[in-house]
Amino acid sequence: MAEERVVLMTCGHNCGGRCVMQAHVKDGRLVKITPDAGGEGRETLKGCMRGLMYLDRLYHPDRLKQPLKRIGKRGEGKFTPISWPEAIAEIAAQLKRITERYGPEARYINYATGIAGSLSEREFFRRLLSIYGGGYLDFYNSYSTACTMTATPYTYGTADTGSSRDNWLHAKLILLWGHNPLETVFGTNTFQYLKAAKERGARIVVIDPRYSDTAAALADEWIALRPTTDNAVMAAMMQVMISEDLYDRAFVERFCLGFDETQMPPGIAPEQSLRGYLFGAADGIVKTPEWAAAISGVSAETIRRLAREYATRKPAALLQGWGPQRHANGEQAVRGATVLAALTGNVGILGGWASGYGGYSLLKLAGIPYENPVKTSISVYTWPQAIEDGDRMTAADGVKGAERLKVGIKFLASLAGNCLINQHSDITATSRLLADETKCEFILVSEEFMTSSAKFADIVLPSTNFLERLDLFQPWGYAEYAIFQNKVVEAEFERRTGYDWMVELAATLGVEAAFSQGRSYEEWARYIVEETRKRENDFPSYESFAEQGLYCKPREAPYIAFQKQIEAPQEYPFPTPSGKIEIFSPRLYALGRPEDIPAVPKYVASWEGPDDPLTREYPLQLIGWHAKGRTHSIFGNSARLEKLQPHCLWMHPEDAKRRKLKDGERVRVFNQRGTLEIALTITERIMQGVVAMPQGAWHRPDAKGVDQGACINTLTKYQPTPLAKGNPQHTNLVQVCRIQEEA
Ligand SMILES: Nc1nc2c(c(=O)[nH]1)N[C@H]1C(S)=C(S)[C@@H](COP(=O)(O)OP(=O)(O)OC[C@H]3O[C@@H](n4cnc5c(=O)[nH]c(N)nc54)[C@H](O)[C@@H]3O)O[C@H]1N2
Ligand SMILES: Nc1nc2c(c(=O)[nH]1)N[C@H]1C(S)=C(S)[C@@H](COP(=O)(O)OP(=O)(O)OC[C@H]3O[C@@H](n4cnc5c(=O)[nH]c(N)nc54)[C@H](O)[C@@H]3O)O[C@H]1N2
Ligand SMILES: [Mo]
Repeated sequence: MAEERVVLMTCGHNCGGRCVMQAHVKDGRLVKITPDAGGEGRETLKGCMRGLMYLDRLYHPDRLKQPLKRIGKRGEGKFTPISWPEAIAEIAAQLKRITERYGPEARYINYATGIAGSLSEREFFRRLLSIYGGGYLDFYNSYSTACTMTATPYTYGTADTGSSRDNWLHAKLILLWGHNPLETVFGTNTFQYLKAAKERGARIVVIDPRYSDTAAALADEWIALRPTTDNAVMAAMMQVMISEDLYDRAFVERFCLGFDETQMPPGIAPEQSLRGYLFGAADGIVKTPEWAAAISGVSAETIRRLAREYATRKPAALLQGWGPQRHANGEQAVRGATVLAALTGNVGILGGWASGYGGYSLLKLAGIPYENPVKTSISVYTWPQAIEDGDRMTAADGVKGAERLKVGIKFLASLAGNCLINQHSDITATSRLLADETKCEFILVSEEFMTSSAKFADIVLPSTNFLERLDLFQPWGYAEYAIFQNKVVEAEFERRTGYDWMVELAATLGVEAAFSQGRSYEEWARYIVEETRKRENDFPSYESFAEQGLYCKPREAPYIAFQKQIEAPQEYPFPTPSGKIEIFSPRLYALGRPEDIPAVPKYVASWEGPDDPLTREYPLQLIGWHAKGRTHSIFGNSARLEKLQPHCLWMHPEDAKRRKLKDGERVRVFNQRGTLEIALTITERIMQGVVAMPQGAWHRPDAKGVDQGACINTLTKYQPTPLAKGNPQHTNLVQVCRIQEEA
């Protein structure tokens, strides 16, 4: 009998964790995956049920086996198999034609997070386009963090506001504000740290329209608010803290800018201060808990109590997830949370937390090197606009590095992503746009499956799975270790790793030597380790890293963001223009858009928020969430995971009663953008007036265009947020009805 071999592996996709597992291989086949067994001097890095399901994904019968060329209309999903040389010749010809005709800025590599390792197709393709034809139109932001990455630096001067998680063990109070790490993971073991903090006496409050799994497991209190109204609650909390003199006056005086009239930059009216806003200096409205209660649905008494508690139970950590910022005015929720942390003096101290973007890296792996000659970029979410509008897209639409685009996107590559359709907003509109071959002229997709995005490709390339190649990984949150994942099994059929076909493509284009520098795929892994070793003293050699599979960087004391700034402010000012924590941001003020980009954090009513007149037609707020059954659309075709975590819509009993809906029945969810059908779960785990469904289900329109797969992006709106130009995919109004009624 053949012997079983065990290989250390991780989850190679864009989950919030980077857990460790053991792959058991026999006769060249993966036969079993078991959790991390731990090791000396390190914490165990155990994964979840998704990780243990990679066996199903690796051997899924629907995996693509060979390159495909479109034969039907774009988006129709009709393809014919072709050989690799044919596929490469076609891609090379299109690249050449489009580059010669339109220039490098017509070439775009879409956001794609299917490969979480260092040796991703996206990075190699960026290198190739940097070398052949003069570069590509770049993007900034991510679908994950657009608003928080953009807004956090307006308060602190940097987005790096995260501390190490052992800080929580010193916190007396933890506010999980739109944060659900039991499902989103957010760094392997984050849930375990929170559990330990609770065991050491921290009170945990969850603020979320849903009673999330994290709330169910950890919360001493659940505060439900209407989506998009966080800033009303935050403003009222600040107003209480000031009225009752509970805020940290010494901290604010020493470290902040724009708190009140004594702290305003020269030439700016006193009513522009935070205090001015909270006490109605300009609009006559005092932002009391009663005012906020009417907007948010949280009782005034609860807001008062929460304000008193957060101001007096020190140290306290306000941890904001990224759900509250994936909204129409997502920037404000981030600014509000950072200012709350400052008002309570919880910045830079053990057991406190600065809020904002968060995360921190103790360790950073080097990357694939390239230098894109094109300096123009767009916000990641706005690529459809760059196809549609071309040179009419300007700085006002978020174009950076130039006043306007020279040309629209004509060559579009999606390499390990599903953001052309499934993960992007307003699927109906995007489908129409992509179907038009006169707009974007060529679409290249590399995939493992025929996803809704792949259906819009002109050429689809069948990729290896991450278990069929080696790669280097590190977590995206709380990065304290790195993983060397050796190849677990050999690739089958004609599946290939991106780099391998790109070398051939480079050869066809005449730039093979410059692109590969003579390196094989594995030699690029060696390059990354060697580059990393140049800046990380104790990082292991390639051989030893490959053998160990895991390198954990030791850390003695808890890391506290902004500790230097608080302990030695003269020497270490905050990296803002004023050197202070900017409660009032002169940079935002200078934009001259007080209505939607105020200089102090304000409640800005959202389109499709609870006050939108559109609620007459579509009375329910719909939010998505990142649920445990999938990693975005990955596992959307896993029957076993669907069984463990059935896709459904959460609705409050009162809302269901009014519509005479029964638990478990399939219902229709619709708005002006689309219609889908989904099973209903009636539950008090969601507040009245709000419905929710996990994001990432596969879009499956029937003959009438009704999405039977129930992908939330059938209903989401394409409208970039004011400042970040980010994705507001949790802001939606819908109606729900019984299926036969509306038909
Ligand atoms: N299982 C699983 N884990 C994942 C992923 C996955 O697909 N599946 N994806 C990973 C990735 S790439 C990312 S970026 C992260 C995403 O992490 P997040 O963006 O933090 O996750 P979400 O589930 O979108 O939102 C977190 C919580 O915010 C709540 N929420 C929504 N709207 C509001 C609001 O207006 N106010 C408040 N207070 N709360 C609100 C939601 O109900 C949810 O419980 O997750 C990562 N982890
Ligand atoms: N409505 C709504 N939409 C959202 C979100 C939301 O909260 N609500 N969240 C947003 C966020 S935070 C994110 S990060 C994005 C994620 O957007 P995407 O990165 O598009 O997400 P995935 O669905 O993970 O798509 C990854 C694809 O890569 C493929 N893949 C996996 N491994 C490989 C490989 O080795 N090679 C190749 N070639 N392909 C591979 C998978 O089959 C899968 O189709 O979605 C965003 N979209
Ligand atoms: Mo994300």
